[in-house]
Amino acid sequence: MQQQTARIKIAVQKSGRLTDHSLELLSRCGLSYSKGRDQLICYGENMPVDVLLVRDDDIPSLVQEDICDLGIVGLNVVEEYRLGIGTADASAVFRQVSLLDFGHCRLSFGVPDGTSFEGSVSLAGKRIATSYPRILKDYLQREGVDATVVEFSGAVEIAPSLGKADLICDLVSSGSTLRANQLYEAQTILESRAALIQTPVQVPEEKAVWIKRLLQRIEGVQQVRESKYIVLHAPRSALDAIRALLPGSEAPTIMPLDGRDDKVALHAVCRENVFWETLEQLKEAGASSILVLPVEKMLA
Ligand code: PRT
Ligand code: ZN
Repeated sequence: MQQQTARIKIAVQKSGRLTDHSLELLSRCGLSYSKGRDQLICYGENMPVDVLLVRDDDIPSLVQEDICDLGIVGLNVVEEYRLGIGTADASAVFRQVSLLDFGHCRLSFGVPDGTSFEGSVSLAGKRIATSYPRILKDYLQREGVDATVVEFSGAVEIAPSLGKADLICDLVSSGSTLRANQLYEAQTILESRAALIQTPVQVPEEKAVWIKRLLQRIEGVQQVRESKYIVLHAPRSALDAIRALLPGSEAPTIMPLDGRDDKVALHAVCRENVFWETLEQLKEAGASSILVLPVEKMLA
């Protein structure tokens, strides 16, 4: 029973756009799990971490009410929830919000093709369909615009053709859904991506240790995705020029080369992707034997 209370619960979307990315992130943090019979809980086998599979809209309240210690959810859902609570400060609702590198989208106005849009003036007196009424109302209030918000729980993009709204305010990623419904993206009011949120409630020490470890690993996984390990030979005289070309790298390691006083080996971790153009520039600056290797794990 003692062991039971010390387990960390992390809420993840059950079935949707964030599900695979969220579970893959946890797997890359070293978590292996078995699914419960009800398919709603994944029990961590090698860490005291269990994953609750729920609708994304339920994740903010599960975390805020300390039923789950952590949650992975879109910033759009976090913001809609936060505005419902009526607290201006996100940290008062969730202990920590860190951004993840998936689930990118934006909440934008979608306007029927052939209709002009000139910012807030074009919204005045209009009916706007959305699934994010609080974010939209907050935006309209800040802009001082008087418009009618029409709530839709899904398929917002068909509202104008049904005659239920003049324009929409919906999530967009590729934009193809807007185009398929003869709408165009006129203006973005919120940039969103998946975020990790943590309960505002103080957790017991034995849990805190594992939460800290998990957060560190999540950060490590995120950094590793773009990071590369670069190895090259360089004339000593060209070192400054070569260093300046390495994308997102901190102090590289410089090592002597056997029997060569004029040349050194340079090893560096680049926290950004290394493209062919960079390799060509490094070569032009005098580098040779250039290797770019993927980074498997990283702990800052
Ligand atoms: O069942 P549950 O409530 O858990 O899921 P859901 O249906 O509410 O959410 P889901 O799975 O659709 O999305 C989960 C999260 O993914 C969202 O809250 C966003 O944070 C993020 N996300 C990223 C998106 C999109 N991209 C996206 N494109 N959520 C929705 N869309 C919609 C968009 O509204 C449009 O209708 O996908 C459609 C296609 O978009 P285009 O522009 O690529 O055509
Ligand atoms: Zn949802």
